[in-house]
Amino acid sequence: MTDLKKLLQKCEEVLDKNWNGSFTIPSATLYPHQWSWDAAFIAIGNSYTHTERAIKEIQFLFDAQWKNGMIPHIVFNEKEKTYFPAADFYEITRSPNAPDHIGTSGMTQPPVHALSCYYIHQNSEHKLETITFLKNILPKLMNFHRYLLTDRDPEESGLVTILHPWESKEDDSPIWDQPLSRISFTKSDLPDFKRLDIIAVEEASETIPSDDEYNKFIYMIEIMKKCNYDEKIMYEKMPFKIKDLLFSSILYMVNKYLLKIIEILEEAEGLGSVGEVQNLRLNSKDEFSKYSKYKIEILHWIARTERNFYRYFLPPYYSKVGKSELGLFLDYDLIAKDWIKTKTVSSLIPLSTGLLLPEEAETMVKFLKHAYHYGPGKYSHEPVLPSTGLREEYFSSLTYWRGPVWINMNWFFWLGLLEYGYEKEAEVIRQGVFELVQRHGVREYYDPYIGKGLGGKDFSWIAALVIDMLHHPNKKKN
Ligand code: 2M8
Repeated sequence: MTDLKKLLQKCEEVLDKNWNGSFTIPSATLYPHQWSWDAAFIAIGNSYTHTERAIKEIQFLFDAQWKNGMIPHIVFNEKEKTYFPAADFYEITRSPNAPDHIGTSGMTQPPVHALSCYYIHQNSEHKLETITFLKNILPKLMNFHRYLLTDRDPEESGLVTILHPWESKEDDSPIWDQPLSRISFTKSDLPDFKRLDIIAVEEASETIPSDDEYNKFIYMIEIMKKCNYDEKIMYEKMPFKIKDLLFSSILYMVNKYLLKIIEILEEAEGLGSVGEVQNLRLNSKDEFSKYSKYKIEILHWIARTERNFYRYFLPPYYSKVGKSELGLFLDYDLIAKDWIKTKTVSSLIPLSTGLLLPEEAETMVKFLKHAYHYGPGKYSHEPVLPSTGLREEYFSSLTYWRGPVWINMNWFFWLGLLEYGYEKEAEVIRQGVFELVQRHGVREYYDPYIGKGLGGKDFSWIAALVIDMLHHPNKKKN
């Protein structure tokens, strides 16, 4: 049985240890900079006890926003030299959109941030501070989502196109094997470089992406650079162009949190007469009209996604979700003009969007229990989800996103199960996460057979999401 108090304390210590005064590193040595979706998860973990720190985390990231609205997936700390590719490798000065005060990467990651900003407000007693924060961050959140639904969605599908596996966050997932197999280059196309992930983590040779994959990752950054990060030119030239299921699911979910933030700001006027926000003139008349314009824009985005989600992500030959082993949602390869028929944990993520019909959710949950050997005492060490099906030929229990357990994917599932009222199943996953982290440490990912911790140690987003799960009302049941 997990000692929840000890677990909470351990996770809070990890976030304290990794906080550097401006942002929280994911993990020392391996990831010494700020990563975008890590920062969003970390802000959720800090939202319960460190409002100030959570706000600073998001502000530091959004201060590095590109002029076209993009939030880069890495904001670099120039003093840190243990991570490759570093700021100078990306050469972002090639783009007029890049910030000129700080080094960043030239690609993006999913927009979890509006959900984090909502949690910062909801979990804080300092409403004056959090409402002022929401008021200032809202236009930047809108610019990021608008960038994703314009530059990265010229088809106006309401779904996001990614141009590099690192934008998917599941870098070496078997989903990308097929699209990557089409990419060829010569040695002269590659700059000289030395991988640092090999030395930064224990047993790296067995757990990190292969050299072949890594060379393709680097080659594709070279193409982005040659395009000077021009979105239109990259959209034509990139050899990797995927309508990404996980990315689009998160954007759809989080657009609804943008609406919640606007609701808070519109009601904030009411707060002007009570407590610490006495006589605060929060919103002028044109601010109210700006919020109404934002709301209309967001509702259009949501409607577009709802119109196209099944069209792009559920192949027509699967009449109903979960009807067959492969009746799952799949990423869509825009270059091959076909679905990528690989079964990974991403296929189950739409449960978290709330888009599924109840009977589809039911099928998904049933599928969930079998396809992943879900449940205590079966193949998987704890009742948590591995990143790919354990019986797939591309499954590997040690390699990064090709089989190991990632806590953030289980966190999304847990939210989806709760959304559809599967409290029992949600609690099994929640307890499974606690057991795994309690027994095997706060690690980047875990071996699904024996639970062994892998990758980076004292990993911030794992600590943050466990803190969130520990604060969930269900905890009273323990
Ligand atoms: C990993 O990101 C890759 C490293 O392969 C990178 O961008 O360098 C992914 O797991 C990604 O999802 C995560 O944001 C990052 C930091 O934790 O590490």
